Formats: sequence, C-alpha cells, structure tokens
Amino acid sequence: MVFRPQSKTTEPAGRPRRPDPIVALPDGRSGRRLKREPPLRRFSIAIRGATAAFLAAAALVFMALASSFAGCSSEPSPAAKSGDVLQPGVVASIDLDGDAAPEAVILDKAVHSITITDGSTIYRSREKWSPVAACLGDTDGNGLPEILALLDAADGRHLGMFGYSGGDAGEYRELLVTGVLQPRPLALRVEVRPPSANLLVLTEEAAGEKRETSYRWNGFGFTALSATAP
Ligand SMILES: [Ca+2]
Ligand SMILES: [Ca+2]
Repeated sequence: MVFRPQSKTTEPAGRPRRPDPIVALPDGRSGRRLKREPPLRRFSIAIRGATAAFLAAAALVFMALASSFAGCSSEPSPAAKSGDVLQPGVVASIDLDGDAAPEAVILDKAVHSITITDGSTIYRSREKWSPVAACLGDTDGNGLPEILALLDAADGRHLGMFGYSGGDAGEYRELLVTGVLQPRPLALRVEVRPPSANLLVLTEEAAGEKRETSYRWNGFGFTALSATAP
C-alpha cells in the first residue's frame, strides 16, 4: 500500500490540463500559441465589433448635426435695439411693427439683401440694392425702429430705410431710398437720444477727408445738422 499525502491545492483531481503548445518564432524564440476561437464565436465577435463601431459613428454624426443646427434654430437670437449695427449674416431680433413680437432681420451680403421675417411674412429688399452696412433705430420718431442701410447700385451709393409702413396697408417695405449721396458715405450709425428721435450719423468722405455728419428726420427725409471730424 502506498501512502499519498493529501493535496493542498484546489486543483480538481483528474486529467491534468494540457498546456498551450509552444511554437517557434521566426527569430528563434519560442512562445505560446494563441488559442484560436471557433469560427462561430469569431463571427459573433466581429458582428459585435462592427455594431459598436456603427453606433459610435452614428453618435458622432448626431452630435455634429446637433451642433450645426444649434446656431440657426435652437438658440434664440439675442434681442436687438435701436443703435445696434447689423452684423452681416447674423440674425437680429427686434420688434419692427409694435406687436410685442420680435421680427428676424438679417443683412446678407452674399445674396445682396436685407430680409425681414415676421412669422410667415418675409420681406426681401430689391435685387438692385446691394447693402453695404446697416443699423437699427427709430430715426423718424414714430415709436417703431427701422433699418437704415447704405445701398450700392449701378449709379452709386444711396441711403435706404426699411421697416413697417403701418396703417391699413401695414407691411414691410422701403420707407425711403435717397438719390446718389454726395459726399459718399463710408459708414453709418444711429445715435440714440431719448426722448427725441434718434439721429442718423454718416461717416462721409469729402475731398479726401473723413467727417461725421448728423442728420435729423424732417418729415420727408433727413436734414444735415452738423459735420465734425470723426
Ligand atoms: Ca413684431
Ligand atoms: Ca421709426
């Protein structure tokens, strides 16, 4: 009879596990052969990998789309006010017709237009006017802001007013477009002076010199008040 001491390991009794075979590597070293997965399991792993890659790509596309749309629809435009300059391509939100609901105003140099959107009503300035610069203000003192713009055309540079006409035929339209301006205005702004009507200030170029001229509404157009060096 042979005495066998009791095993102190937790290895189950029975046939010992065969070690992974050792294979020779090209450089003479040896290593363990990697265990090959059965074909069906390899296929399942491949499917899961492809699904994960697809979901990751879809998530990236969704995030990109959400980011691109955020600037044009999901984010409300900041409220604009008299005296503000319209930045090309940036929507300004301001109430032009006095119904307490803001309209969307945009100066779009790419398509040469000033566009006012009031719900389903869309006004777009005529193609003959190419807006150079624009700002907001109640220069005619009727309590409603309008859009003042420098407009280039084939014959030269004009000043235009766009806004709500009021009355029974209330609509958005050109309120005024001047003839060709001399001296040529380079820029414009509105100076807010409550409680009186806002002043229109043009930066003009005359005889090679720049100057700023203030204009006040006279009921039909603008009258120059004074000219100063900018
Ligand atoms: Ca409105
Ligand atoms: Ca006005």
